[in-house]
Amino acid sequence: MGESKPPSRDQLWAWYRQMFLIRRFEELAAKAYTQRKIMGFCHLYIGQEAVAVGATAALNPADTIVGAYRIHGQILARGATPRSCMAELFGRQGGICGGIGGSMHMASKELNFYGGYGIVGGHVPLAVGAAFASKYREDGSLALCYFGDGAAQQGAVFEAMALAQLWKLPCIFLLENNFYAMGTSLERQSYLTELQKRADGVGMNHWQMSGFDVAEVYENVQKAAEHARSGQGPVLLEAITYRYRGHSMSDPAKYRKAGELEEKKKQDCLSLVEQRLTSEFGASEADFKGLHDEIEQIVQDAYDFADAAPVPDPSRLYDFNLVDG
Ligand SMILES: Cc1ncc(C[n+]2csc(CCOP(=O)(O)OP(=O)(O)O)c2C)c(N)n1
Ligand SMILES: [Mg+2]
Repeated sequence: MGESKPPSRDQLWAWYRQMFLIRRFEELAAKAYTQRKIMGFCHLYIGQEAVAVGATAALNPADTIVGAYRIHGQILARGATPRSCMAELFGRQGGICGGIGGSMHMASKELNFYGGYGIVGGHVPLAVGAAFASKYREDGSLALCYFGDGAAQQGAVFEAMALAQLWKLPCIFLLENNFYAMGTSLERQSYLTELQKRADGVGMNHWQMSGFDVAEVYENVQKAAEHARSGQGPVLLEAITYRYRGHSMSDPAKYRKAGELEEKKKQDCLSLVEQRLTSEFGASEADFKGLHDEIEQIVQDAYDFADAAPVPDPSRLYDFNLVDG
């Protein structure tokens, strides 16, 4: 594996822009939720932005990405438009799944992004299926699967990893360890808290990285991708991360230890890149303000678009049923 170069100014700005877009998109979604523009479940990605942005940047468009339900940031990082994502949240036409899926269901064939699974851990075997397809077709693509620390406790995940390793499938298991599964902290759900070591049980390569540092995520996913594509088999990559908000919009997150959130925010992914852009590349306050203003307009436009869009035609209600009638 070659030594990776430090990111350029343009690369850092592009990542910062995407992470800031996701942050503001999610904050506006939270507001829309309190305004009852968005109903039902809504799981925000705030705090974890560097994982999706760094990981996606290290992949090719032909690679498959599979996600669970904390998915808005992951599909935005893949290039979905803020309009299509916000309209999906609002349950409107123009949504990325026609407004029929909602927060937990955002998928796009064009983006090779198959997401939106509410069954914790249930999506991981599907990613292994996609990785099998990559190997079968010999097209050089791979599959990356995001899943959480809670999902890591599911039997299906272990089985999926075992098969992927046995068949040396081109798959990256990207475990986003944010230390909570709903209100249950990691040490209350798992004896083993260094979750990457789960891969030892199937003989799979594994390592850990900071999920706060977008450049570190990029570099590590690149290494994992190189490994997976070369036929050496899958990798379990554990990203240490944290979600700032509750599990979903209905969770006030009272289970955190006092001061924990403030401590984690010291490694905020946006602040880290701001510091780097400033110290290494002389970025000014005006530079940041210009970008922030631009993103503000983009997310407000997404909100306005979603708010003005019609609800899906009721005649489509049964379109996606397995059984007619
Ligand atoms: C099979 C199954 N069990 C339980 C639930 C309820 N549930 C929804 S999300 C969640 C926590 C999952 O946590 P994690 O995998 O760490 O993901 P995070 O929410 O932190 O992104 C649970 C237990 C579910 N949806 N599916
Ligand atoms: Mg979790």
